Amino acid sequence: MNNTKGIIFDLDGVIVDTAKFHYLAWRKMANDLGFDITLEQNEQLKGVSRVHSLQQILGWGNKTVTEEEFERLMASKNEDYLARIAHMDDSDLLPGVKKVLDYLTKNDISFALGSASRNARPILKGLKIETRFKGIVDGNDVTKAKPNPEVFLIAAEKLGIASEDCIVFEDSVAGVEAANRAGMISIGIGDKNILKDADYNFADFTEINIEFVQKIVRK
Ligand code: B16
Ligand code: MG
Repeated sequence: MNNTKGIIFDLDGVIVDTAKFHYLAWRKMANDLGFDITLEQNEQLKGVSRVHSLQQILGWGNKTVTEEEFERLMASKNEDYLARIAHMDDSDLLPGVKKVLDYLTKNDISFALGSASRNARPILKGLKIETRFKGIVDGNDVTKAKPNPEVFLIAAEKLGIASEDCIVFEDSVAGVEAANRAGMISIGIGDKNILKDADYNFADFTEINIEFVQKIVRK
């Protein structure tokens, strides 16, 4: 019988610092359209799907575009983003993450990915950690974006662990809300004033010690 909880990691901003590249690519697109987006506005884009991010950004810039132009903007933002992350390798894991992944692997504690990104698999491959996840759920697998809990509920199913026994690491407001709505324990990674609805808060993984992980994984 499995007597440990299941862990679900968000990707961008939790495992790897791609959040800043999403921002730079969206900002470049907005600048090309004649307006800017701020870091505060970017907080609202974290964890949000590509389609919803673009809708939100165009709203901020008071821009209306045709369907074709919308598709073109999404494709060119993604191309720009992929170029920015092209040379990622295992040295790009965020500080402190490896220590936690190694502890979980060594102690047979299963973990899954629950990300809104449609680029999650190639990123995990680049980081050389893809095969360590028991399940990977990303933007290609869901019909409802965060803050809808779908992505985490599917991840829990892949782990074979009940939702209430899952713990989610998230850097976004939308993701913390999704985890809470799934009935899971939410751990906010980032600014605790922004991620105030999380059950636990840490600025980053260097603040998380193994004693804390040992405590929360116990059923
Ligand atoms: P893509 P996460 C999210 O990933 C990002 O936080 C968000 O900024 C991005 O728009 C979304 O993925 C879609 O990403 O364009 O790569 O499909 O944080 O849920 O891992
Ligand atoms: Mg994230």
